[in-house]
Amino acid sequence: MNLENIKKIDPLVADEIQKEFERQQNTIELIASENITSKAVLEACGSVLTNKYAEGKPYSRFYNGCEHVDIIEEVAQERACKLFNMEHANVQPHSGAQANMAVFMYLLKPGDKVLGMDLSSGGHLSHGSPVNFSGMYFDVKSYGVDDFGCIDYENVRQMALEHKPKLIVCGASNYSKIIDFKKFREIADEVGAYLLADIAHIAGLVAAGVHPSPAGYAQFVTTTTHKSLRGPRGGIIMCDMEHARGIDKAVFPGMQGGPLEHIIAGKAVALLEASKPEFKTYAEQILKNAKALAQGLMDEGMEIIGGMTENHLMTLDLRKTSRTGKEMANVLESVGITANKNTVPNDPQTPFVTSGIRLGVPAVTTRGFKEDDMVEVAKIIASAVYSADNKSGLKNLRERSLKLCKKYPLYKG
Ligand code: DSN
Repeated sequence: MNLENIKKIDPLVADEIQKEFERQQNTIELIASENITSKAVLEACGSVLTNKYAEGKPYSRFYNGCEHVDIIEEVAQERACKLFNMEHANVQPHSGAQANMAVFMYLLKPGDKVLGMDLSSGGHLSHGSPVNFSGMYFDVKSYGVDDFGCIDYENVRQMALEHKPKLIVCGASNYSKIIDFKKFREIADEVGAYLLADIAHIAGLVAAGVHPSPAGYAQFVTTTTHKSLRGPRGGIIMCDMEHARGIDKAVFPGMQGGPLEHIIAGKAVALLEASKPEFKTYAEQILKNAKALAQGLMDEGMEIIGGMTENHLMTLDLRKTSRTGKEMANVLESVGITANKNTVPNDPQTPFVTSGIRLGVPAVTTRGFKEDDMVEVAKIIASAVYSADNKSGLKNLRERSLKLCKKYPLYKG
């Protein structure tokens, strides 16, 4: 990593970047929404494009000098459409939440009805949480999951029939099963609602064809680019052509000013990478690794919400142990594994404490971890749960996790 110039001007920031690199290098990253982007994406994001203002759309800007960013943004749009089989893409949203916000802004008036997945059941803040714009300004009803952690589609249908939402949101931040976009569209059609599929978590799997696509079912598809898609931190909205103008206007001038053209360049590079055969192999390995981790944990006597995962993540259910999610997230960090506490269905603990730990494998799969390594990770996690109070036991687990990290260095070559 070249930090030569930062070191001269700002040693504090340079030092913390270096330490963060070392933290990532020496930690098993199981936060399901994180990944390790390529050097090519990092270069794009750290380029001179950060200097450029480019309000507007490619070839129709409010500033001059956009001939190069026009080409980059246009190619990013084209690559997103091709990869996800959608008619139009706006690659300017700074995040997934803002992508969702733009769809809400385009489709809805304050007070309109929305049906989305409950945050504590695995949905996202921007799908109607009362503490978020989506829940503050719209009349949101939330569906959850059953005791097995699965969406009950008949329950969603009944809620849609009862509340007649204008928009149904599907997609989740913590859901380990395949999402049935066809079923959601049938429900939406039955009540005359639009369907928004937020595929932020599974975008890489959808791009690689290892998870069904919402194309042809959802009129609006939003995603982040930094999770399983492995690009820079940001968002994208895709939609049918008839909504293109309205969505573009909702993003700018509706919600954002100047687009981050350096990040858009990173998105373009990541979208190209995701169209390659190697990326399909990567996505297939994500599924294999997630299954190996879930099976390994269950073999160690741990419980997983909904049993075997069908995608890149799972939630460890700690209710039958004496541990909470908060406690275990800290214990895992002490043994070199980063993961986040998460609520489980009908959680007896508060959302700040929780009874679950969400585990995801996109980042370790990027590093090169294979099924055997995931079994070792499962053993380390289970031992940490069983012996969280045993200091020397934890020290030994830290050594085991470090051994795995050394086997698969970041940004090698
Ligand atoms: N914070 C993200 C996650 O961890 O899933 C969602 O935006």
